[in-house]
Amino acid sequence: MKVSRRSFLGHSAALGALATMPSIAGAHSLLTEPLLDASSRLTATHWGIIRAYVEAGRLARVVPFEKDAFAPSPVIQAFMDRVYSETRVRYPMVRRDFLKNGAKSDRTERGRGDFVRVSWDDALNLVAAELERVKKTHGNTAIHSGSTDWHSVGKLHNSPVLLRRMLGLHGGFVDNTGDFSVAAAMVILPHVIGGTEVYDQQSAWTTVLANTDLVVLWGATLLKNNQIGWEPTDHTAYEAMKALKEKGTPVVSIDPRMTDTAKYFGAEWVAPRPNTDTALMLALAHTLYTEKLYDEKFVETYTVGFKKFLPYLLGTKDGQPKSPEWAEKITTVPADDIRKLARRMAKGRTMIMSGWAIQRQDHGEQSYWMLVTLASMLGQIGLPGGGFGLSYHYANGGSLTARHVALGGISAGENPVAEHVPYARGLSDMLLNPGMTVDFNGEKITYPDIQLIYWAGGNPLSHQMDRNKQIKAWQKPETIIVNEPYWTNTAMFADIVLPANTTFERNDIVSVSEYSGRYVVAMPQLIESQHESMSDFDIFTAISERLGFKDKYTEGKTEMQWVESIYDEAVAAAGKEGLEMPAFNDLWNGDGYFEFPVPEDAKNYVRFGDYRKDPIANALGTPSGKIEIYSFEIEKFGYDDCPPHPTWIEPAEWLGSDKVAKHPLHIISPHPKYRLHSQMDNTWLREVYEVAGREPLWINPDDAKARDINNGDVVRVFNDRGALLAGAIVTDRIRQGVVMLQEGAWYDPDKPGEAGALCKHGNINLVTLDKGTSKLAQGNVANTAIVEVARHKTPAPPVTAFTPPVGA
Ligand SMILES: Nc1nc2c(c(=O)[nH]1)N[C@H]1C(S)=C(S)[C@@H](COP(=O)(O)OP(=O)(O)OC[C@H]3O[C@@H](n4cnc5c(=O)[nH]c(N)nc54)[C@H](O)[C@@H]3O)O[C@H]1N2
Ligand SMILES: Nc1nc2c(c(=O)[nH]1)N[C@H]1C(S)=C(S)[C@@H](COP(=O)(O)OP(=O)(O)OC[C@H]3O[C@@H](n4cnc5c(=O)[nH]c(N)nc54)[C@H](O)[C@@H]3O)O[C@H]1N2
Ligand SMILES: [Mo]
Repeated sequence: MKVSRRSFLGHSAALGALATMPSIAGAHSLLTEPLLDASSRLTATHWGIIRAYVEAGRLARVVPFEKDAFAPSPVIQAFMDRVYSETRVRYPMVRRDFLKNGAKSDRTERGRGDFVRVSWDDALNLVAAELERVKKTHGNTAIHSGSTDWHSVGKLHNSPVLLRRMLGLHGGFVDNTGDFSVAAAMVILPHVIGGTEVYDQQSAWTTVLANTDLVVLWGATLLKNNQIGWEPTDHTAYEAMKALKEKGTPVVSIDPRMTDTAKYFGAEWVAPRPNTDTALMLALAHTLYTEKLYDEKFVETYTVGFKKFLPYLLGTKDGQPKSPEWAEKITTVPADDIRKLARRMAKGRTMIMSGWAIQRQDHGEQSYWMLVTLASMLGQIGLPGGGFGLSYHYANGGSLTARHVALGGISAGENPVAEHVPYARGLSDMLLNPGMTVDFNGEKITYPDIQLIYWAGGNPLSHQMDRNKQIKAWQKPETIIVNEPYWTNTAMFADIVLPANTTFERNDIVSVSEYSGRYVVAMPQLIESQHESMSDFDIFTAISERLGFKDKYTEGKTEMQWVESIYDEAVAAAGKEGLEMPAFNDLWNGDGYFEFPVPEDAKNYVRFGDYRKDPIANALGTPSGKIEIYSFEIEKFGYDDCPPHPTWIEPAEWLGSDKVAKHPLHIISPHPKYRLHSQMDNTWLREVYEVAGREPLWINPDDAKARDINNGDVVRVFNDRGALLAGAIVTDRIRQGVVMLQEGAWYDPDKPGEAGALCKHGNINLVTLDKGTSKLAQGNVANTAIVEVARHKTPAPPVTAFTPPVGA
């Protein structure tokens, strides 16, 4: 990815402003002198494989892996700054009142930053004692391991897995189901196409390049989001993107804002009101049907339930045809444009590439269900270059899959507790309402009474919707324990904070990438553990020792023995497949990576190609074995907010509702360009994108003018749930009525620990809505929120988000 002009300017400005910017302590790491005595090793991160240079024991520079030279992520340049950040947790620390009063502490003091340094021994004893106490007093169903979050890559130092392994051996814990990324998709899609789909390999880019006549990006930011992956990524999709642009394949981008990706492709921009995509898709389907452009044979052969959906589409049941005119009123996209787009999509080979934001919204199940229905009517699912793809924007979905064996890794083991909670519901609702029963995909879930939360890897006090509600919820449990390398929002709200080390400070191994499986990369320790930090593996081993099950936890293996055995298992599995891999020592002491071969036929991979060829032998995992446009299973659930076929249902908040009289702007929160959520915000990269020292808010010139807001102003973004300060970017790259604030800026309350405090720095989740998508998936609705924005007239308070607690 190229560094844009804007970022280049911001970058120079950062250097110029250095003297007045003491908070960016590591900015000088931009200017390392030529390294004459450095040694280098490969390692891997969410942003890809990198070569790291160490000089005099310090991480001095990183460069992209030689085979990732085409489109490495610029973010890697800030790793030095993060490792040596002022925000590192240096020692184990305990909240002062918790140290004094334990379970009877004043929990309203959480988040105020009043911590006391303790020894590792005291900290570990305290953690073990708390786990035992809560188990004895309240039972294992009072213990919650929230994190299924992003942590760092590596098959051993996988902090959420390591945490679960320890809590499982301790008798169990309440776990989450689903995640924040694709919660609605993962529940609705198995009903519709028999699998979760979003984390599956998509039709190879080569088939798109060769066959696609029209690419429709539906809220999909290929350039921005493909920088990273849950596993390290190889960035090969960027070569395909460049080829697509060079070929000149027409691209349409359906998104309330003009994205970098749309700009790169010179895409036509369709900008519906946020959260109205289902209505737009219905109108496209209506046109396909009424103009006889739909593929009757595909629908008949490969789907069920179309006839039961049709009366709704045509309005024979409710008197309202889902026509382009109907959709224009909802989406504001002109009816004629909708008709033209439908005709274009039907005319040639069309690939709909959707991002995930359209299911991270109220009734997010419907947009995906309708997307599959629309693609079914176009009849190109399973054909080269046609159909739909739900992860072209993520981890290089669509890259070529190697003939490979993926590394296994340490396992979470057994969890004797069966109780679980849909992830986003567990962060506030479960804590606030023990004993309450809610629906979830045909199940009834009763919220347990949680008294201990343990988090290792993840920043829920940044990522969860409705911060002020969450702060009250996080005052409920008796004990909160967090392992973290940095003083994040979540660490600030804990009772016990244990300093975790980083990728560069431990030995590990990993597969790259999750779709292509092309490499295995050794991740040797490069520098000493900073301050008193330890690896999560060592932390949980030490706790397990105090709880009496250390041998079960470690299986008698050291860190390096684990790394080696994880690799050796893969070598054995590969052997069975006739694939040869080097011996561990050769990998570790040699090049540090191994590359699997990519077979020629990977280039022809077409998702659902087998199903299309033989729908009986390759039946889908749905009850009918076919694509379900009507689901009898969902009908049986009888949910009022998730009918048995795709349906437009008004979101709780949107631009068409009466509520806009008070809060007239819809706010969306895409994932950040130069961060991974909150990760990397504590580096000089902030200087590249911040405005007036805050997270930037995109606002349309008309909306800005009406509020007397100019480019660069500090603005207040607010609704009845909360308020935050941001820096305005006035731009016609966002449609009127919509504002955009990336998720993940560090929360910076003006009154630490208090619900209702103003966030001085721009964390989006002060204003978002905490609600389930529906009774079916109970996913989060991050992109469903309305706000008002005003110029902040008094001098803006200084940002203190990156100042660690006193004494830390
Ligand atoms: N408004 C809004 N909110 C959103 C979203 C949105 O679109 N809009 N998106 C949602 C989505 S999809 C997601 S996935 C979530 C992401 O939410 P998170 O996954 O919670 O976000 P991160 O900021 O990546 O948090 C990872 C944390 O792990 C820590 N960490 C890294 N390595 C290690 C390690 O080795 N050990 C330990 N113990 N800790 C480590 C990092 O320092 C960091 O604090 O946010 C969600 N929130
Ligand atoms: N650089 C970077 N890449 C990332 C991440 C990151 O933090 N940083 N996070 C990773 C993770 S955890 C995830 S889950 C994925 C997320 O992947 P996505 O969920 O696909 O990504 P987003 O950036 O949230 O949203 C994509 C686009 O949807 C648009 N959008 C928002 N609301 C609507 C709407 O109502 N209708 C339409 N049509 N468009 C809408 C946004 O403007 C944005 O341009 O990205 C991954 N990749
Ligand atoms: Mo995500």
